[in-house]
Amino acid sequence: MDFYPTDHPHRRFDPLQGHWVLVSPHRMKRPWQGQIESPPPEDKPSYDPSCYLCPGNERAGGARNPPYDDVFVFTNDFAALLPDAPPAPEPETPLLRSAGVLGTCRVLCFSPRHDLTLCELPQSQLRRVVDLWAEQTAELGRRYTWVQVFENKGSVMGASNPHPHGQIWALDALPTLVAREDRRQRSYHAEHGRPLLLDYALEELRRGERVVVANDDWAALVPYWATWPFELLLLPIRRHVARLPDLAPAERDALADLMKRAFTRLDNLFRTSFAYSFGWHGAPYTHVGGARDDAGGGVSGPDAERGDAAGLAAWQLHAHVLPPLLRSATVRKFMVGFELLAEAQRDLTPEQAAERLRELPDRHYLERP
Ligand code: H2U
Ligand code: ZN
Repeated sequence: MDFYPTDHPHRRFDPLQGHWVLVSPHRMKRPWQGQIESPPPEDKPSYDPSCYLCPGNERAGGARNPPYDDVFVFTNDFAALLPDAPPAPEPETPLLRSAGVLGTCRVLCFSPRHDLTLCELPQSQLRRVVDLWAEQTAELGRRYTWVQVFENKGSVMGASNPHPHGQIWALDALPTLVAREDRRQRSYHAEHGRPLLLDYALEELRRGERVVVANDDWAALVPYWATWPFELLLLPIRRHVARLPDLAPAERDALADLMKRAFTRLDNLFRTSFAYSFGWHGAPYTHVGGARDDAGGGVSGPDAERGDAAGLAAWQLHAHVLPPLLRSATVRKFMVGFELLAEAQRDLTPEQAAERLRELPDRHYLERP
């Protein structure tokens, strides 16, 4: 019997996380019956007097937003990380370990407009968002080891407000998932002398079947090992880029173009504002004397000099886009049962997901001609 990836169950390896994903494509054999039941677009006002992110409004913490007309950043009023916490006590026993952590959390408003999502913003405003991410990363990287830029979009992903906004959490430890990517990119680079994700991007461009959109500097693709049905990876394709602040002006414009086209396709797929968690990963910063114990998920031993030359050479900047929707605007994939207890699983192959996204138009379904 010959093996066909669209017919036969198999497992795929995620070289960034070092785990396997079960693919069960035979379950997709049943014809596509996903009703396209998109909810009617909400009639959102461009300014909402009750929104805590709109310009001039009062926030839950009591502070008032300035009358901003561009991007706007403030320290999260309910921050999960604090810049001045006491150190945690030394563990009394190896099975009851904790470690102190210092950090900060910020909220980023992408636009004063309450009614537009990231991909509906004009490309010039998206470029402002890219610049803001880069500035914030550079500033916080001077103090913290890891700067996590992300956006939770849509109430199914826990976003608390439709106003276009993202978050940054910065901390003096390397978080667990990032530490795995750090180890795997370093070991690939040590073995092959090239960044793992640059090699991967070039391989995918040669094959084409998982690429959704691309321009001269960037590609958005459904990774070979994707867990979520319409998961995307955004990758610089022209050169090695370690972090957001390293992007040249033309690369930032190209990124704005790529994000607009990729996220518009997600919205067009089920004619709904597509929920996701989306965030950036780049080389960690070096802070000699900072938290470097693996209790916090950090690296130790020869990798302790994070952001050293080896780390910078190995890391390729990238963004993960993790959307939960599966079959329509209201039918989402759940990570439950086997997936919580054993291994992630998907039905639709990444190639099938990429093909469906590729066929969609660049024009947003809500945009008037
Ligand atoms: P999410 O929509 O991804 O939850 O992000 C919104 C953040 O905004 C959330 O972390 C913060 C919440 O703590 N927030 C404020 O800092 N001030 C407020 O007035 C309300 C919400
Ligand atoms: Zn608002």
